[in-house]
Amino acid sequence: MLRVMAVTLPLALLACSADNATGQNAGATAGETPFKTSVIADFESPWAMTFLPDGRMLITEKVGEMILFDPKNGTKIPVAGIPKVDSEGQGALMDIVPSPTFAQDKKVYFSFSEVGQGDRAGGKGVALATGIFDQASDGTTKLADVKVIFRASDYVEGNGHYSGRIAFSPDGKYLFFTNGERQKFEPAQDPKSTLGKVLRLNLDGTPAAGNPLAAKGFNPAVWSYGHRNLLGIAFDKDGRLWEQEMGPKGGDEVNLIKPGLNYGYPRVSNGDHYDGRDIPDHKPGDGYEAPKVWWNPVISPGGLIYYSGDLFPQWKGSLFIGGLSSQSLVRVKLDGENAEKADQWDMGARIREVEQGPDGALWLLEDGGKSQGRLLKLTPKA
Ligand SMILES: [Ca+2]
Ligand SMILES: [Ca+2]
Repeated sequence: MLRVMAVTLPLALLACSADNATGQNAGATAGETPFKTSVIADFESPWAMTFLPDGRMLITEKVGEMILFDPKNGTKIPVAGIPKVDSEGQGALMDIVPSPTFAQDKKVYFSFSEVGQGDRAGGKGVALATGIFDQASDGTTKLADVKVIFRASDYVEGNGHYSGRIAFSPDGKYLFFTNGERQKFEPAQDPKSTLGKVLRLNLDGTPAAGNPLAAKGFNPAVWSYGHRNLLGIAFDKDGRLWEQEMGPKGGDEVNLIKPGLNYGYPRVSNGDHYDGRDIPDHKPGDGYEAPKVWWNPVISPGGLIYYSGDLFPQWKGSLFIGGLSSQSLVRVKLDGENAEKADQWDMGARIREVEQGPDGALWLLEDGGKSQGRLLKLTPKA
């Protein structure tokens, strides 16, 4: 049975290393966390979560399992029907998001990394799939009618930078899907490749009509390009699309995604390659879209949400980011098209995923491996 317990997490402050070279403050917050942290459950190596309309949650595990979790009573039910996942390296069963039409058709969208078959043999890549959430009267649960509706191109060797995040446009007509550059650098600038791109697809996985670069010979799915490892996308209340990505050393970013723009990687970045090679910084007029916010030292951004809840009214309209290497929860304040660092709270664990609950609570998933993989719920202090 579930035990909900309040825990005191380390209140140690992150070093407030103002980085004047980049003109951006690290934005660390002095004092203890302004929220209460409750441990709700413990998973192995969770990757993503989402709330269903009835308040239950679907949670993905890196190794390739999906779990139906009920936060009211702590029940965990395995979801059958998940395709074979290749979880080596950064591979995983990745994102899970209900369809905009879930209330009618129980459809979910999910992403995962896989070993290529047929003409993709010899490579690996990220796939996007749908399934119908189906719970029998005895409680057993599966995804029925699972279909892969999109695969990245090309599949390549290696186990890194799959990305694989999913978001729906506010009108529910389009699906935005992120494809990382697979640690291969140049594909992010290759017009024919979907790697290092934000993609805009129809709900059936085909490229959306009117994508901004199709007429210029790009892969017809491409919405924006020049990205590295895109581990979060979210729409704000005005329909702007925000994206975060793990940049190179000293170059983690939050970007405002606009159609057809080139965000620069690997030609320009405010960070530099991990092997020490320089990458020219963003400069006005260089033809590349600069990030709205960047971090040096890096935070290693995992999940991203746009917060629209009422439980933390002072944070309404902010982005929340899970920090992996920074073991933190990061808040970015938005003002129209502008963004600035606001808070960075030490969570004492690698934070892989952030979600907003039905009542506006903030929910976090710790990463597995070096961290415990717990599900945390943040609520205001009394
Ligand atoms: Ca999520
Ligand atoms: Ca640079």
